[in-house]
Amino acid sequence: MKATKKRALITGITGQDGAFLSEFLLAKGYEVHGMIRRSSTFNTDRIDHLYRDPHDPSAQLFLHYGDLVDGGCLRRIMERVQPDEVYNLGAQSHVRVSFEQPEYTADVVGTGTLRLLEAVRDYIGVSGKPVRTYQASSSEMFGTMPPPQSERTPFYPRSPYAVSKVAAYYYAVNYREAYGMFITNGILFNHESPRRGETFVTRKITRAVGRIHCGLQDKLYLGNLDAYRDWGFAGDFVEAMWLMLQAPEPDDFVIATGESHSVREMLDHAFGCLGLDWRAHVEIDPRLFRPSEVDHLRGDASKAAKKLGWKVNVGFADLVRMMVEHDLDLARREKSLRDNGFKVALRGNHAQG
Ligand code: NAP
Ligand code: F7E
Repeated sequence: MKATKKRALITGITGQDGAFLSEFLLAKGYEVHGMIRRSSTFNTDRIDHLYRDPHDPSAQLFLHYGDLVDGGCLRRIMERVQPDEVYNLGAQSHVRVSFEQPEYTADVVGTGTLRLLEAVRDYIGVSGKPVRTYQASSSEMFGTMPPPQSERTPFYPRSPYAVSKVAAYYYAVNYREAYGMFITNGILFNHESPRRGETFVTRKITRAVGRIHCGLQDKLYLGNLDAYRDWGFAGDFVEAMWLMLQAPEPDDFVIATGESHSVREMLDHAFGCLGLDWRAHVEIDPRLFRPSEVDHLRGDASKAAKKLGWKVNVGFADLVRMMVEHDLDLARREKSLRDNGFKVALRGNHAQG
């Protein structure tokens, strides 16, 4: 008998992790469904290379309009897709922006998770299907707690984003305990790639390095250079999400490299890749500081190593080089456009991110 394909539903499929996870699951033979938001311009750049016309019999990736602030649509999508696995990656994920839009962040990140869990619970109730759910929790939940942080470290969130992620984490734990649902929290530390949004610090830096090298930009405005983060590669981290849903029991797992670097060290590495000195280009803009900061995150992922067999493949130096090389190529293409009379917008430096 032919085995039916596993079906996954991903919220936040258009984001950095959604794109890597889609590639990963398609390669494993899954049928992948993603929820996308309606926007006035296309927002599917990161997954366009995976998309086929749904009339094409070889199509394995399907997109559905929806939003975590709309519970009715979440229910309808659950009924239409009938997934085996749900990955909740959708979020207003920018910490600095969450101070500007706290209520919206709480609605999407905290209550949005609750709405999705309700939709999954109701679907399990009517279908009897043992759906497994992954919740994208964050190292930001640890906030001020000193490193190394593990599953046993208490939370001390420092931003509306982090508070909302703590709420979502506990909704997940509560639904697991109250209703016996298979829900796992992946507490992921920062993970980056050439697909990272351009207002997160690593990508903001590597975009600037490429443009400065090509003469398209001279200054890079940043905030706090003294924060330490445990930066891993997003491609490695999505494998951990999948492994968590293949485990015999639902649980909570920290995913991290175990190594931390300051923003200043990130600058040394990234500018150093192209023989540039960041001190000649970086200026501090106080508007980029956060009202309350998270000083030092470094994770202990030994539980995931032991129980899931997960490990890091791409280290910090290789990650930075991968991002710089990608963004140098992008800057060269931008330069060629500009040299041929096209207008090139340098948005990254002006955004409040
Ligand atoms: P990202 O690139 O910012 O992507 C966020 C995704 O969420 C996008 O697809 C976005 O859609 C979608 N989204 C935003 N608001 C939504 C709403 N109201 N309803 C439905 N979808 C919405 O984030 P990421 O880096 O891939 O991270 C994935 C998840 O992991 C997020 O939950 C994030 O908070 C969490 N996380 C990330 C990290 C990290 O270092 N990357 C670490 C720990 C946890 P649009 O494309 O339309 O904006
Ligand atoms: O900031 C400092 C900033 O915005 C890192 C999200 O994916 O990871 C991410 O959150 C550090 C902070 O990431 C600028 O103050 C200095 O200390 O790249 P970031 P984040 O806040 O750690 C966690 C795990 C998530 O869950 C989040 O969704 O860099 N920094 N100058 C700056 N940061 C930004 N963005 N821009 C600056 O100009």
